[in-house]
Amino acid sequence: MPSRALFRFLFLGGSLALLLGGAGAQAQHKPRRMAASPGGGKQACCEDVRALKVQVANLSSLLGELSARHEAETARLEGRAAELEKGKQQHERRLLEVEEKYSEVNSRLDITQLQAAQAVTKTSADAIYDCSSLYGRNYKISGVYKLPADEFLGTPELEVYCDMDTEGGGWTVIQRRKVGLTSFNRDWKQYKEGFGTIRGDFWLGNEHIFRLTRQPTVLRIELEDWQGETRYAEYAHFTLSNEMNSYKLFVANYSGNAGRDSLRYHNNTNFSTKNKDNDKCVDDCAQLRKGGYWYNCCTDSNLNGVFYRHGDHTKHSDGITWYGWHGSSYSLKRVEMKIRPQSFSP
Ligand SMILES: *[C@@H]1O[C@H](CO)[C@@H](O)[C@H](O)[C@H]1NC(C)=O
Ligand SMILES: *[C@@H]1O[C@H](CO)[C@@H](O)[C@H](O)[C@H]1NC(C)=O
Ligand SMILES: *[C@@H]1O[C@H](CO)[C@@H](O)[C@H](O)[C@H]1NC(C)=O
Ligand SMILES: *[C@@H]1O[C@H](CO)[C@@H](O)[C@H](O)[C@H]1NC(C)=O
Ligand SMILES: [Ca+2]
Repeated sequence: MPSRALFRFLFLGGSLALLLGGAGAQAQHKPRRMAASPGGGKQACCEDVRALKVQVANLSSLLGELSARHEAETARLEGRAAELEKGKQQHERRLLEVEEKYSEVNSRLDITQLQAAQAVTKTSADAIYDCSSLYGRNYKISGVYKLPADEFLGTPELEVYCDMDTEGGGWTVIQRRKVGLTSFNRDWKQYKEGFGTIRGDFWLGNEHIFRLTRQPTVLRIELEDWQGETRYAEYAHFTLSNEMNSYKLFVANYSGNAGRDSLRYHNNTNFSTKNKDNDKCVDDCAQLRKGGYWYNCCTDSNLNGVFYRHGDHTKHSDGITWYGWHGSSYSLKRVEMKIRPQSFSP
């Protein structure tokens, strides 16, 4: 807008210069004409000049007017730009404030939760076993907690994520897929010890899961597809064998709405990773399906498969699958596996 006004302004200036040049040329012509037809010529000449002068004055005033208008317009636009900039800065400041407040609340929550968990540890040596024991002691906010080391069992301190909201809470989360940046194509040792980040994608570790499932345990699997629909599969009975028995899976008594029970096919099978083929197949399922899992020959579900994003999620057979709901080549958007004792009551 301002550039177009400026262009018009310059164009007008150019016209004016041309006009003035024309006037000069005419003034040079006149005397010759005068010589050709003496009498009346001088008056015509002077009226011409006067008319030209009026035109020039007319045009300069127009020019002045335009330049003034242009300046006003520029000033108005500059004012508007400044206003917008101010608004934007205010908006950004507000956003920053909200962000700060949010992360402050979040970290304060973490600190109190951890302090609470540790305080409990000091007063009772044996009782903090998992998230359900924390729940039993009135820690009812979902989040990250530290389970104390157990000197008697020789087990280390363990950071866990407790789901204290779903179906009465008390759940210790053992697996999560939702961000998609952590590879689940890991070796035996990594699956044994656990990997990933407790707030994001992780596998808690077969050794920890084995230890946590020595008491009768319920397993709950929560699934979400790319349309935002959710399903769950629950097993009233879930156990892992120890490492000597290849962390063999035992599940029983399925309930839920995830279609066909797609873990049943993996019941009573050993755990396999890319460097340990314990499956019931000529193929090497862990390498084919790019995860660590209780591969049979090979899968009816592959919850530790490859995370594929929306659009790419139906093109592969090694994705995060649950055949009983979305078939063999639909990689889910989100999965959570969580456990709690059968004896738990909220
Ligand atoms: C310019 O000239 C026209 C006639 O040619 C006249 O009507 C108009 O008022 C003049 N404008 C100015 C600013 O002198
Ligand atoms: C499962 O593992 C156990 C012990 O590690 C082994 O004896 C058994 O043969 C394995 N089963 C299969 C099907 O590989
Ligand atoms: C898994 O196998 C056991 C027998 O070892 C059986 O009792 C149980 O019902 C099976 N689980 C499922 C979900 O079929
Ligand atoms: C499964 O449920 C049935 C009926 O409720 C029960 O009799 C059986 O003991 C359960 N099995 C397991 C392994 O929990
Ligand atoms: Ca094999």
